[in-house]
Amino acid sequence: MTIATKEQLTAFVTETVRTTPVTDIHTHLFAESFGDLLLWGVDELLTYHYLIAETFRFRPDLSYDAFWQLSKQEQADLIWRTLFIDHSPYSEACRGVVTVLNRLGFDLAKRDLEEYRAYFRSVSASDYIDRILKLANVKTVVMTNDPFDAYERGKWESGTSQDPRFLAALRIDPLLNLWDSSWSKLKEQGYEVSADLSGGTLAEIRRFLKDWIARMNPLYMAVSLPNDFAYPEDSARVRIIDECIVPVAREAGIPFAMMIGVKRKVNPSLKDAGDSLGKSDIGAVERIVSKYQDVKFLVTMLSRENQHELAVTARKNRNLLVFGCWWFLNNPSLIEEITRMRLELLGGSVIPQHSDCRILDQLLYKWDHSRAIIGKVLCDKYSDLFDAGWRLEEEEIRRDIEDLLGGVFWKFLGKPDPAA
Ligand code: REL
Ligand code: ZN
Repeated sequence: MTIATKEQLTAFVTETVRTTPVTDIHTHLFAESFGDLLLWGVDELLTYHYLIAETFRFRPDLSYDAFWQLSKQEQADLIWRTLFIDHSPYSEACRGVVTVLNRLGFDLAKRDLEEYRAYFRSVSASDYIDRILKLANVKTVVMTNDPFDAYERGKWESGTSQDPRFLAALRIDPLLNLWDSSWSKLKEQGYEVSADLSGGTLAEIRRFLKDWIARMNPLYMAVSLPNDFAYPEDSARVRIIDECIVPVAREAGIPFAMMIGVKRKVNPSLKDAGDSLGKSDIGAVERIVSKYQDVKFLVTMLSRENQHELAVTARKNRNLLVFGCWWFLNNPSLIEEITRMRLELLGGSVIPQHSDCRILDQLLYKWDHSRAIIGKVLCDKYSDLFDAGWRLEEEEIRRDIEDLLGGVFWKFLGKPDPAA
């Protein structure tokens, strides 16, 4: 049906963004078969590292050690009191908890943490996964799978049962960022490698990658890179990229995802909450993607300052797909600004968002909040087109939105969407 008025246009776009199922291309969630690697429930929600960082800002009296010695439930109590009772929870991470509790149907007037906990004790992981995926309208979740993590490796080696809603991504941070210590972990796994990359080391790293690709069937290989990531460069990282990651990605036909701009552990006392960001050199991205035009790159960058040049770089390189508003960018004002700019420069050839959820329940808020902004930006874009005289069919709008929320990703991979 042709859209005849702007009111109709806005209503249709908003509703379609709200109801179109999502492929969430980067999360830290796990399928049920990974056991306690899958985090869920109110105590996990409250002890999300974003909230830990925010709590310390209000508690100069609290020592880091004292906090880390508390049980998870005690930490959650303290965070709840500090961020939700003693102050109003309007930071994005706090508002997220409110959205989740509200979407689960809890009475927010009572602010009774014990009542929320009682529900989580009564529900099974399996039922809860079903409930959250349905409520969040997320059809597929891409995990972050780390073969350097002994605990997770054990799960893979003992043969995890397959849940088609949870797909793998092979994460290789230690290989590229900590070669000085990770080479010995490869050795322990039976690969004949040496610290100086001599002899058959590079071939053995390729064998390691191929073995894990065979085991996990990942949609892509991924790494987070520091803000001072340089390419080319005389370093173990760049040699491993050039001689292992790139050829293996090419051969396996899967993209290499680079998440660039993180400064790890600027405050180690905060543990996971202690990472920060820095502006990166877009030239490094430009050089690597244009050197390997037959390899696909998924790229997200962490600093706001890199966003415009990243979008322009994508215009020049069709093997580069920009994705998500990562981590410190996952805030309404920045998502709106970045999404608007990307759609203006790239049309629909972008993945506007991923959730980065660490806790299953967060799917509810990360996607609710992002959908509202993506919907708002799209309404403006279609409305501008309407003013320019273009008349849209509902079917065309539906197609565009399905692409933004997953189709673009699957087409870039060259694979059919298994949930379609
Ligand atoms: O994948 C990553 O490297 C990051 O997204 C995470 O390390 C980070 O802690 C995450 O929670 C951010 O949202
Ligand atoms: Zn992440």
